[in-house]
This record gives sequence, structure tokens and C-alpha cells, in this order.
Amino acid sequence: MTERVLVKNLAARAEGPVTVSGWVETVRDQKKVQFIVLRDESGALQLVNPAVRELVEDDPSSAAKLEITEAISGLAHGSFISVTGDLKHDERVKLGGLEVKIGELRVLSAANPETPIAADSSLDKRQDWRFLDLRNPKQNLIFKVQTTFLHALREYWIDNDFIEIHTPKLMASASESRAELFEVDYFDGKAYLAQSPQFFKQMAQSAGFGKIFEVGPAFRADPSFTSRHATEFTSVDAEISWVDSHEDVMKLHEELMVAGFAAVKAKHGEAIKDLFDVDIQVPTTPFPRIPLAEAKKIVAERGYEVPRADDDMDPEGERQIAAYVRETYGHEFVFLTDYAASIRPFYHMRHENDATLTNSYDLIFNGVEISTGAQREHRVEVLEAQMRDKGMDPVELDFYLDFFRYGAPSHGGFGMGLARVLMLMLHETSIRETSFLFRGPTRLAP
Ligand code: AMO
Repeated sequence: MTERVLVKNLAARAEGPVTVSGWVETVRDQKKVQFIVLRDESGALQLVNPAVRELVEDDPSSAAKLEITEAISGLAHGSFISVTGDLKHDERVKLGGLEVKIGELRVLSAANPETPIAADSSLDKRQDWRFLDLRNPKQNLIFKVQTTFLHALREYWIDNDFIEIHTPKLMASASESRAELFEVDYFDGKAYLAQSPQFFKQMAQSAGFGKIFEVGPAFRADPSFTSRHATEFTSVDAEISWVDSHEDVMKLHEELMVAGFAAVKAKHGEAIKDLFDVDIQVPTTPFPRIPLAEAKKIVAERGYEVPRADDDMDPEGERQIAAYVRETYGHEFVFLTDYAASIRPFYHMRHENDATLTNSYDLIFNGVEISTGAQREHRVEVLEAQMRDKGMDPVELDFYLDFFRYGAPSHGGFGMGLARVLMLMLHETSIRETSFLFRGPTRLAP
């Protein structure tokens, strides 16, 4: 057996014997000739077999040929096979101008004959059979894009002397709010699943790390069934020391987005256009920045009154402000800044001259929030006061307050939901499409 060749490498290869391996996408079993479309992780290829339907007395090779023909006739879609045969370049073959004439066929793992999902199956059903769903080139591309995006971010971080950290996901306390907290048995006591690496990425600042990043899981016991919420998601976090305000964090954030989008466009732009009909735009910097109060006025002028009494933006408001930004600046991103302290966590720094506002932002991409960032409060007495202000007992987070009792630099950072970025980048309608395996209130398997 010759060495396995990936489908994508066949075009550059001379005609002759090759071995290819993958799964069966389609079988066309005609009387005189059989065709298989075989797909591997790199592409799809047509295999051809001149059918031999009975033994030919004076042809000793006919027994083997008959065996291959019968194997192909009984081959279920999805079976994993390995084929050694003769590669031919033939422009008439629609699929890549290539064909392999089957010499030897090995069925490594036969699939059940009935495939449980089809192209028009519901999203829920496709989630049940996610491993089969992911065999589709479109679904597969999402994770190639994710790899390229994260690699570009990582390259940026490493080029700029960030340190990667991995913070624990088992915690003794809540990491964001007490709502949406998963509690788990922990020996004789209780532990909580981390809602965010927030406290520990700040700890790294007091530890003198300067600039850090983490890509890891975050858990939220959020019972809602929206297209953008999961109970477990991958959070992309960065935190840096010596910031003057949230402006420094936004600068970092937009540079990262440019790096990620440029890499995705360069590597997958064409494939994304083909499979998603989306033109990836590398955003220009600076991204538009609009204080939240002003954004609400703009949205009201467009005829939409944000109904929430809590000073926050609602999803329709986010869509409206994104539409305004697209029309006015031709931009897909907007930073909404200076959120009210009443709706932000205690650890956000407040404005020097107006304690009702915070040095914080949300990043909106194509009409949906993908990230929250802020300058943090690093003065321990102010932090304690802000906790009390929110009805929290500072004693409960004493370990966290300790981080600021032995010296701490000014600092800030952001957290960003990876599946949301991919959903909005590829114009998908749900993070279920862009999460490898989605977790929600009614989904724990597979
Ligand atoms: P926040 O709670 O806004 O901020 O979360 C940051 C980003 O994480 C993503 N996200 C989610 N994605 C999927 N399902 C969810 N249930 C979910 N919840 C949040 C969103 C969101 O914008 N510690 C702060 C960040 C910081 O200030 O550094 C935090 O967690 O994309």
C-alpha cells in the first residue's frame, strides 16, 4: 500500500498509483460503472470503478473485481474507506478535474445504512448527531476559521509579550453575579463553576505579569433560550497593567480584531464567500466609539425607545445602533462606552468626576454584543465601598481584596465570547452553529 495522500494534494501530483482515505459522501451505482465521492479532512474526490457483475472464465482478475463491485453496491454513506488506485487528471471530471480508478478498496468502518440526519434536518436534530453534521464542509469550515482566528490573536499576544494563563474553573465564590451560578458538590462543601476568569486575570496584574490572556471555558446557569446564550462557552480574555482608562483596553481590543479578521480573510476569504456567501471585512481602526447615553438618543431618533428602565441597551437597541454605525461610518463594529455604574459590576472603575458612570464598554459586532471590557478599580478602599454600594459583603471576597492590599497597578481588560464572534462573522443565526458542542438548559449530550 502506498502512503496516504490528502485530497487537496492530488492536483499537484503526477498520474499513477495513490492511496486516499476518508468517508463515503455519495455512491452512484450504475450497471456498467460505479462512482463514489470520497471526502477527507481536506476535500472531496471522485472514485470510479468499472463494474464487473459476474465472473469471467478466462479472466483470473475478475473475482477480485467482482468483489470490489459488490462491496461498492453495499457501501453505506458515511463509511470510512481506504482506496488504492490510479490517479488520472481529467478536465471533464467536475469535482476538481481528478479521478482515481479503484484498484483496491478497504472498508475500515461500515456505517449503518440509514443516515439519521439530512441537509434539511432541524438544528436540534443536527445537534443530536453533531459528529455527522460536522462532516459537512460548511460546518467544518467554521472550526478552521476559529483556529485561524485564535492563532492570529495568539500571535499578536505573543509578539506583544503577553503571558498566557489558565485559571481554575472550580471556585469558592461567584466570579460575576450570584445569579447564573452553577453550584457543585465539592467533598464536604460546595464549589462554584467559574462564570469568568475575572478575579484571577486581575490577580495576574498584582502578580506583576503586566499583560495576560486566557482562552478557556466559562459557565453560566442562564436558563434563557436565545440564539446567543449558552450555559458553557469559550471566553477569550485579556488583561493589561498601566492603563489610563478603558480607551487603552479598546485600543488593544480593536488591534486584536484586526489581526484576527485579516488572518481569516487571507486564509479562508474565498471559502467563506463560497459556503456562507459572506465577504469578510477587515475592520478599520479606530472603531467608532459612542457613549451609551448618546447611543440611546441616536436609537430614539431612529424611532426606537429602549424600554429598559435599568439604563442598559436591549438587543433591538444594539441592532439599531449597529445599523446607524453601518450607515454613518460603514463599520461593522462599535464600542458603546461609559455604562452606568448601576448596571456594571462592582469592579469597574467609575469616572473620576461622575461616580454614576464607569470606564467601561461593550463591543457590538453586526448588532450583537460580543464583549465587555473596562478599566478596573485597583484602590482597595474604593473597591470595598463599591461592593457595599451594590449590597455585597466585602468579607465574602476577602481573597480578592487581598490582591489589592499589597500593591497593584492600574489595569483593565475584556472578556469576549468566541462562539458569538464566529456567529456574527459568518452571519449564522445561532451560537449552536458555531460551538463545537453546544451546552444549554436542555442540552447536555452529546
Ligand atoms: P460578560 O458577562 O459581559 O463580561 O461576558 C463577556 C462576554 O462573554 C460572552 N458571554 C456569553 N456567551 C455565550 N453564552 C453566555 N451565556 C454568555 N455570557 C457571556 C459574551 C459577552 O460579551 N468579566 C467580564 C468581562 C471583563 O470585563 O473582562 C464578563 O464576563 O460575548
